[in-house]
Amino acid sequence: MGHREVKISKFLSLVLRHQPEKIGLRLNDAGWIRVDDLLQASSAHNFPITLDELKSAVRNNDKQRFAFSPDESLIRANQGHSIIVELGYEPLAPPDILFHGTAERFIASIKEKGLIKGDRQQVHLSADEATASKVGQRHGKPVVLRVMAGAMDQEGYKFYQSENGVWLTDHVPINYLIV
Ligand code: HQG
Repeated sequence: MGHREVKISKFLSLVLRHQPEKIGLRLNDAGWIRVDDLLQASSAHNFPITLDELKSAVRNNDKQRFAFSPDESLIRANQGHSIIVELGYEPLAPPDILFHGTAERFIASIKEKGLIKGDRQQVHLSADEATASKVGQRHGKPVVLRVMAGAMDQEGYKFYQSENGVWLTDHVPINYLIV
């Protein structure tokens, strides 16, 4: 991801996950907005992007955070929203173990409440430990927790996998966490 693509990705995360109203837009129920509207609103709000730049920022995104509709007229974030959206992912059986990266300073609270979604729509889990560790580093000294996802699945908890491979679930109670 080039410098410009990173800048565009951060802008898209803000608009498509958290605050579309900042540039006068609203997401539909499934999180989509019209590409034309996005380009127009971005330029009206001091962040002009060309269609080519948008396409390359989406295509080259390190985590494939965004997706176009098949005809490329709409765009949305694949996960990570704080606003309420219905992404339409179907429940899927997870691997036996999933990983969650967090920071040391959250461990005491996690031991009390389990993993909670906080400001996001769901708890984010990874299939591999290295990714989880990177996610944890964003918050401080990283700690990687193991989630007994297979056991949760068998006991009726729902798991979803986003378009870009992130595992999502509503809550991980402490008894399914290996801290
Ligand atoms: C922690 C990035 C206290 C949780 C990543 C995390 C991910 C608790 C923080 C995606 C807690 C929330 C999401 C509890 C959980 N008490 N703290 N009971 N339960 N926490 O940023 O998972 O680059 O909202 O461990 O790659 O760090 O944005 O979630 O440390 O996929 O595309 O509360 O964001 O992707 O932090 O990251 P976040 P996250 P993007």
